[in-house]
Amino acid sequence: MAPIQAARPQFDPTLNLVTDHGLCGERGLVATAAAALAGGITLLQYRAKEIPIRRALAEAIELVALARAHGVPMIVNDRLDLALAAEADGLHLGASDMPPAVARHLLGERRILGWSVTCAGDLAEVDPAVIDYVGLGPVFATSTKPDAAPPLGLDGFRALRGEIPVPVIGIGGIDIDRTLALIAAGADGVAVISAICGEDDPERAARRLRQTIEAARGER
Ligand code: 3NM
Repeated sequence: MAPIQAARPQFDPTLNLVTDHGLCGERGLVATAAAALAGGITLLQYRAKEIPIRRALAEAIELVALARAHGVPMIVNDRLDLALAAEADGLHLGASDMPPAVARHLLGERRILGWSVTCAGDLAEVDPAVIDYVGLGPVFATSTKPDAAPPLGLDGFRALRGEIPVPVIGIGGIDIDRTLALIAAGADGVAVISAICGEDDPERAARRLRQTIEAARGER
């Protein structure tokens, strides 16, 4: 008899804001995330690599409450302890983090687990029984993540996307002008930092990105 699979949380991969303290500047990260939620992001990822745990925990708890008020999942980048302590909706990991099966065991079945794929070598760990979505990139060159892998380009993105049996969110150097091509190349959604955090009006930026993605889907 096949093992009974617990139902995984449903989520909308359309527009994922990944946070960056530096790029949010004086407006602040929480206010930027609030504006982006008002503008229509569908996933929020709290990325706080160098932030001390107590500050990160306070921010993460605030973000979980804000995101929940919009019906949007809040996912923590890298830090499983933080995701659990803040009662976040999920965790996003990559090849330098713990194996996804171990993270899934610790997270339980009800939280979302995202996995970064930067090249064909990362595909081996994409098990749809364990991972809910893949962040695939960088698609284009990005100055936001200095240690990012070489850009895949749209052709590289399309080729790897075809090998991935879960929803795929493109990341890396994505702005409104590049969104159409990325959706045409098979992305289920896009993830951005600077195209929202680096804008003067993050709510408007999020709204325009969401509208553009939805229009691009109509043309696919
Ligand atoms: N991860 P921007 S690229 C956080 O390829 C991150 O896995 C990437 O920032 C990956 O939208 C990236 O400003 C930075 O280019 C994305």
